[in-house]
Amino acid sequence: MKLTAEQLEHFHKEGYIFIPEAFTAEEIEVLREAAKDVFEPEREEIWREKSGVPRTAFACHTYNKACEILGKHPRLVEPVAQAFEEPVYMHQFKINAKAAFAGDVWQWHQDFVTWHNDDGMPEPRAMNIAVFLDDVLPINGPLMLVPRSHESGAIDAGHDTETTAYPLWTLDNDTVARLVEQGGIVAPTGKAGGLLMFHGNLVHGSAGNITPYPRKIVYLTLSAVSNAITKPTRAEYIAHTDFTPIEALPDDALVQYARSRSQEPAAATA
Ligand SMILES: O=C(O)CCC(=O)C(=O)O
Repeated sequence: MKLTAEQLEHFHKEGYIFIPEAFTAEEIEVLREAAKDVFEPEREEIWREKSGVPRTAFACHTYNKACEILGKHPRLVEPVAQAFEEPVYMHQFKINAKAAFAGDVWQWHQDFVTWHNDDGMPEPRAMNIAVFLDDVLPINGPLMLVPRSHESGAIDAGHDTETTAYPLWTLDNDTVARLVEQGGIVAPTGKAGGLLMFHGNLVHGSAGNITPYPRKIVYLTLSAVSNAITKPTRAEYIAHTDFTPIEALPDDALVQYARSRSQEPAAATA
């Protein structure tokens, strides 16, 4: 999928684009089933909130077929390669659960600062492209973005190892207030299937989810191949070191996979 000139212009100016219903209900169903399977077992790649409920499943594209297909999906891979004007590799793949009643906050931050400080990423030539697996509502902890904040470049941040179970380089309140005064805050919401792409220096965060509505979002962090990380300090399942350019699959890959599964004979019960 290629972005239009208007979408690219919006991305460069505002730092993000949101495309509602970019994935169909059939595609989302197979991804939601995958997320259920992924979050079921205890694995080291599944990080939990301080309360114990799952927060993030890293690298499930390495062991779950539907996630693997999503990791090569043209609607995700091509727009990022288009923005960077070169092929991309997978820096990180994760599903953030933001569980009903228990999903915790993500403090205000810029992703590139963590990728640079913790992984040795040279330039902000990587970004997240995300797919809503649940309906994202104004009330269940939507991702909040500060438009145009990417223009400030990488901003000094503090290493927050306390607030949540996941260490992150976060921004102080004065900095966020100044940037919000200039750009405001947007929180793209919509049905499962929405697609959100945002610049590695765009300031963003999300509040806790105290509603009965889970808010799962799957994020691919795709990096320009020329921007491979040089000093990874985090586990390989968080900051990948396979810099192979991703070859996009056909656009109907998820649908074909869903249909092939529905034709499989039911498992014998006797
Ligand atoms: O899923 C969320 O609410 C926030 C995720 C996020 O900010 C990140 O992964 O950098």
